Amino acid sequence: MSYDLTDEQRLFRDTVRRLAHERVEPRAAEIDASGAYPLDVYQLFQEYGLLGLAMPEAYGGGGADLLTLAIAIEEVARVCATSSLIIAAQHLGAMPLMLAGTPAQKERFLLPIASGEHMAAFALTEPEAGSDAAAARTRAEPEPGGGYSLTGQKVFITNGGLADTTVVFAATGDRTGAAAMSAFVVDKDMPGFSVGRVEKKLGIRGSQTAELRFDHVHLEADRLLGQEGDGFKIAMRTLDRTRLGIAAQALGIAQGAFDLAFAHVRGRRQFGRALTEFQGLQWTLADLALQIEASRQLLYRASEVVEQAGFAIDSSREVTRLSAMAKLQCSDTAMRVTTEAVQLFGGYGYIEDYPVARMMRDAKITQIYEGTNQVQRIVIFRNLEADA
Ligand code: COS
Repeated sequence: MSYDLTDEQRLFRDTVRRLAHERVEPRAAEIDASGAYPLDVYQLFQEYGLLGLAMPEAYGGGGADLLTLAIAIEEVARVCATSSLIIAAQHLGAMPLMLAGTPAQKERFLLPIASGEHMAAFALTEPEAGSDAAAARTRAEPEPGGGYSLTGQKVFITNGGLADTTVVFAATGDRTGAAAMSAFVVDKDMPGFSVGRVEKKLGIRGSQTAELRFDHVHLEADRLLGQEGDGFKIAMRTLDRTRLGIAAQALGIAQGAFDLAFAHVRGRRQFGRALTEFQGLQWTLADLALQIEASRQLLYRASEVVEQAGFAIDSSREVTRLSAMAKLQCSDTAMRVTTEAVQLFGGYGYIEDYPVARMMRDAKITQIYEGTNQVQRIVIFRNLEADA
């Protein structure tokens, strides 16, 4: 196994870097300031095939591997974290379908997601079920005429209220907890489905995060993914793969902030000397560069290992462990690097005229969503043993 980039991946990285620089970076400050969802960026990514990048070619996706997806997210996040989330969230919403959908379900639901015609979302979290995802109370009751009636509430849903297709996790049957959970595909315009509060956030402000409400939403039986009771495992296996996307987003934010801080320190003089001549600042920059490089190595290796594992029903311990490690390491690096970058900019770092303040705000969510970093430690600990 090698996690060196292939020539094709390098070329792809350079293409996405240029696209991000030319088309996304000029929009980044405005997206943050307005908090409006950047539909133009969604359409740009659709045009360039980034929305379905790592979805199967058979269903209109790009067929790329997880490392290539990580590179795309990283490159966009260097200039705009909100925009990078457009790609990551589309893959998050699609992943349960990729893992557990029948060919007919993939044809019907995944195909329009891969092309970008439909926006996707993943609805697991509830007010009383955040880190403890198995405590979800949303229920899908069987209906006499067949199918299910879905009732409950989800919160903090990325793309909530915008997504055409949402995978919703709900309890079915007599069991409780993880064993009860099932996964359903829900359409935006279904009677009984409504959008509640749209959150105002510290960062990633152009991404829409909303509460979703389900009041006896009728679902045909063919909207169930896998079997009843498979939902929790589908959710966990999804996160095993998509946490790499959040790691990539975090890494990109870190790299973007580092590049700006390094350029600033190089160009500024104080006390009659270039800032780069102060050893304290040299050491800070060296430490940050080290953290970024170490994070990238872990993410790229994790991406290779998770990719190689394919869509196996039970993730190996190594897959689960490495993806949690990559997410934890890259997000902590993002927070540290962006905080230091603000410091290296001094007063300029604290005003919104410079991107590093936004990057610091954006970085924080990467330590929280798709499982807090405390949850990542639980996951790492539980999967410390080597695979048999
Ligand atoms: N892949 C496949 N199956 C998995 C799995 C994985 N990565 N992780 C757990 N499972 C299985 C277990 O093997 C177990 O199956 P059996 O009952 O057949 O043995 C089942 O799922 C329940 O697992 P577990 O007992 O570990 O469940 P917990 O309730 O203890 O879950 C954590 C613990 C904290 C890991 C889980 O709730 C979690 O990841 N929470 C964070 C959720 C999250 O990321 N939310 C963000 C929302 S998306 S933005």
